[in-house]
Amino acid sequence: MAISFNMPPSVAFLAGQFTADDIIKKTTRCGDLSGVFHDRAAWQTIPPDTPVYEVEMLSSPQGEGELFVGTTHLQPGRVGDEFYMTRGHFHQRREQGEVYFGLRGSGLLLLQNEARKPWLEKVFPGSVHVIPGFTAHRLINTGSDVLSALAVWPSTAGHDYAALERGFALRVLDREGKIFAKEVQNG
Ligand code: PAN
Ligand code: ZN
Repeated sequence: MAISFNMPPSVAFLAGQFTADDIIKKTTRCGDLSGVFHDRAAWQTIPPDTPVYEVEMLSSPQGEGELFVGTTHLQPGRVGDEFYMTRGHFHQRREQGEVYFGLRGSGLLLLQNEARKPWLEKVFPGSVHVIPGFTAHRLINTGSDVLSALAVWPSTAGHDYAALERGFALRVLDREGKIFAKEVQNG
């Protein structure tokens, strides 16, 4: 039998870009993030078509035991005094975790359990983040370059955004050039 040496997809670790036959891309723009940033007036001054983050994903089989692989590229920027961030979510299948790997840029991973207890991990090239089940997660770009992070998660996890309608219990703000994390009651 002739054994072939198959070429798998690849990722350029410094930039997080995939090379593969089939890549799915989704851009989230400022206008899509209504209610996410605390300063609504500042959010309204930004053109709604301004890209905030792009997710590129390998096209993978879906089903129990299958895995998704995707990179998030989060632009640097702020809405008022708040750094650009992803919407953030729990997984619909709450018990399912995820692993993030920092590839470029610098930022924070905001995590929060179901009792609204938040914590932060620094994201940098080479950082590894094991996100447990039952834990909401959001990337925040506190640097001046694009923040890229590679993620691997179960294809059956699903995204539950509605459970965070009150927002996360921490906001990460730029206070005169310093990164400041502020605890909040209601998003
Ligand atoms: C990531 C996120 C990605 C975008 O792939 O989906 O960073 O963030 P939002 O989904 O919160 O907009 C992931 O955590 N997948 O499960
Ligand atoms: Zn996730």
